[in-house]
Amino acid sequence: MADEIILLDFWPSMFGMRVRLALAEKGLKYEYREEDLWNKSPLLLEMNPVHKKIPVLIHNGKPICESLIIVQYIDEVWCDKSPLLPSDPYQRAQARFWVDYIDKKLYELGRKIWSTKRRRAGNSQEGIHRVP
Ligand SMILES: N[C@@H](CCC(=O)N[C@@H](CS)C(=O)NCC(=O)O)C(=O)O
Repeated sequence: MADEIILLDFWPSMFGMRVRLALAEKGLKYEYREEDLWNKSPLLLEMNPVHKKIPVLIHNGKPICESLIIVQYIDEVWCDKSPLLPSDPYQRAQARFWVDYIDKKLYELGRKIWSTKRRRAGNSQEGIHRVP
């Protein structure tokens, strides 16, 4: 029987993007479900009762939460397809270093964009989407 893979996500999320990239690398088909983070679905609350955040991967009915844990899970379950990290420990450490570097840069950039948007909107919620 084919695997059922559902991703609960929110399109601008870099955490969600991380999972989408891993799924794409593995060439896996999945059902994408966009969440409204200001009105979370009962499914999200049920699948991630601890943090109530996206992304959540639901694999054959079982939830996996936290983007890095999801990526590791994907790599372990579909280990026969495009490994996400090199097999050599040193090369793996190098790859992880750059992943961490890019993550930190993206996070900083995201914060700057949102704080600029907020400042321009005069700190009101009008004209901008609230940051979840
Ligand atoms: N550490 C989590 C962070 C996930 C996260 O912060 N998700 C945000 C969207 S980018 C969220 O769901 N926010 C909703 C909330 O905080 O209520 C991960 O890596 O998956």
